[in-house]
Amino acid sequence: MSASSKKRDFDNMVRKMIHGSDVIVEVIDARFPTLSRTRRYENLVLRNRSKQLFVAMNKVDLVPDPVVQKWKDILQEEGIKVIPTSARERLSTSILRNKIIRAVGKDFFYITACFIGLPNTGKSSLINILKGRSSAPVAPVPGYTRALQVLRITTRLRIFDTPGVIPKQLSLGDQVLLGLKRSEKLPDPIRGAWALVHRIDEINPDILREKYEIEYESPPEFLEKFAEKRNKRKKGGGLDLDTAALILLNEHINKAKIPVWEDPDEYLRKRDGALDDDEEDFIDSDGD
Ligand SMILES: Nc1nc2c(ncn2[C@@H]2O[C@H](COP(=O)(O)OP(=O)(O)OP(=O)(O)O)[C@@H](O)[C@H]2O)c(=O)[nH]1
Ligand SMILES: [Mg+2]
Repeated sequence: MSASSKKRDFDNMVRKMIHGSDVIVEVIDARFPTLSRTRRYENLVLRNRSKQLFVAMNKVDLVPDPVVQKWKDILQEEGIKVIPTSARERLSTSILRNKIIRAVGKDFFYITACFIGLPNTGKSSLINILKGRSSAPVAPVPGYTRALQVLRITTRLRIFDTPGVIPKQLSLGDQVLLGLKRSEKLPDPIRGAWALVHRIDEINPDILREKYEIEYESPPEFLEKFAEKRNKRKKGGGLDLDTAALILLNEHINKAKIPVWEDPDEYLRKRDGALDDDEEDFIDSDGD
């Protein structure tokens, strides 16, 4: 099966699951609250008044508390019911379970919930904790859940685990930043690593310099210095950039070792700045 038809199949599966569920939990990555949201699926849920949408902002253990709080406020202000969670540290997982159960009126005995979201956000990990023992396979690699799984959590509640689906076109930079593909599955790791460095620089230009103590002007220069620092060399003595690129990608995608997250203040500045610009336009054209 080709990659695109598999993607279409997964997309159809997620749509069917949303259709058949009372509660939909979208799991996003707390480091990237805007980039990891899948608005197409959110809108599908929100269009249907009989369905409830919760957004689990997972992996909060990787982000400082004040940043998590700011993102929570922003999303709530935008009308999203958000629950910051950490499957790793078992934070707020029982709150999530109670919200799911209470979302459905007492008239309905059985509740069906489905967990959706991009690959690698922690859907299976969260469901495992709700279930109380390991049942949905989890892996430190994206794209691990391949098919639909249904899990009975309590007599009343069953949860569907879905494979992560990428519903939109994303740049290579966003794909590696969000860890949507296994590093060893990227066709060109060096390009992947450059794209990652470039994208992290856009979000926080200090972070790679601080973490790896490397000064650089461009992503290729960063990767060369990274290879030197880790002493990755080919047999002839030249730098082994392929191996260095895989190590860097692996540190971010599989190990989450790079402390990078979207800045909520920056988001607010852009959002409110855009509003101010619109107002100015309006005043200008009014004054004509
Ligand atoms: N730091 C941290 N890592 C987490 C958390 N939740 C999950 N992970 C890790 O993220 C990786 C992916 O977790 P999964 O539960 O397999 O994610 P998934 O959303 O089911 O992924 P797919 O099935 O590929 O769509 C694993 O390495 C988990 O250990 C969390 O709260 N904090
Ligand atoms: Mg999974």
